[in-house]
Amino acid sequence: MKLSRKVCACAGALLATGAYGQTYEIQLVDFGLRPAQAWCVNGSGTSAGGFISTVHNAYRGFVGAGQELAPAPGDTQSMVFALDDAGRAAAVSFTIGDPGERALLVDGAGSTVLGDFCPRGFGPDGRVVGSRVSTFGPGWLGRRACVYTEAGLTDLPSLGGEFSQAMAAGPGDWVVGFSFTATGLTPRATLWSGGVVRDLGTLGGPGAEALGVGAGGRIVGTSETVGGAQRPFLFLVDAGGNVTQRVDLGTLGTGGGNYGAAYGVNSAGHVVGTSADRAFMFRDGVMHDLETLVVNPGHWHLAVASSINDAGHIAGWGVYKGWPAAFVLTPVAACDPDLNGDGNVDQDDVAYLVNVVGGGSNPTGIDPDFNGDGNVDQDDVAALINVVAGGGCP
Ligand SMILES: [Ca+2]
Ligand SMILES: [Ca+2]
Repeated sequence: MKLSRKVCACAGALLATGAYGQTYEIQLVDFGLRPAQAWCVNGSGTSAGGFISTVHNAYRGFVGAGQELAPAPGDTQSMVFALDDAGRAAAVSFTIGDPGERALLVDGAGSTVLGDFCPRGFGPDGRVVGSRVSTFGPGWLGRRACVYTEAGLTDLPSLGGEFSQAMAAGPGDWVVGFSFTATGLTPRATLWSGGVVRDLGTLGGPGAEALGVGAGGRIVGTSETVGGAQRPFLFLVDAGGNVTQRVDLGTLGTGGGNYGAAYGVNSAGHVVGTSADRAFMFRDGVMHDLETLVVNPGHWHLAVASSINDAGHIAGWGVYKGWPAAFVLTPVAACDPDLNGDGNVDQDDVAYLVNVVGGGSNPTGIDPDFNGDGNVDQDDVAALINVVAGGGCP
């Protein structure tokens, strides 16, 4: 069985910039070599997603590495796309071959069916956004973006077409996703806010999808370009819902046509996604291959980064020892290896630390305990040498 997006579909070191940026430690979300995808990470760094259960021979949603989420009675499969900071998961429950699906809210008290829709994200006020199956003629199935609140499930207006999906929510009442127009043959990135549905435009090509939203009016997604490439984007939108800037985040590929999509953005404006089958992070104007920011990527290939929280945890999936596997990245404490303060990170900094460790003068006032273990000794020099050589901070 291939693990992929269901139709609802539901559907640092010496960095390339020369900056000593944030680096990460990688953690396997361990399902014993069963294929897994982590779709989201909440504020405390817990991931959620889905894996293929060999016990059930079916998709199963998960929260963390331990909690497996059962589908609704009568269904055979489940998957999680959203996890809030309180640890509540919004799961989709479905059966292969059945076009409909059930939304489950799963928390410590158990599992509740919210309605017949595919949940994709939580809003800041606990709303759940997603899409539901609609019918608009004999034998024709579409989808409608929808919002679940305590008052019930409500459709969001489309841009005119019969197919729309809400993919993420917040801050405020913002909901983002995509919608077809009455005449268009491609999806359009869409913002719902203040009771108004807006077409956010594209990077120049005919179609775009908004897939994530964050503070500061940042909306991310994927768009066709004039040249026909599919690129990850960051759109900046003002409080009135008007797009002020559309940024093509670029590509990690060598050709122009490699697929790329941005899935998540945090309050620092760091964007994560996939480009040319590699997970990326876009920060400070540069797209990084996320793998190069991981201290010891070991046997990993990072393919997709799906979510990033404000603390910098990143969830996603890739290939670990030849198997499709989910990961969570945890930020490693940053360090400043420019110990002599001359703006360069090089052998002179090592010489500076060697002198301080040996009892020499310390005009820049650095803490010589570079590895933070409470002792000032040769280990600090070794840790600094590693950073100067391109390794991660201790
Ligand atoms: Ca220096
Ligand atoms: Ca030390």
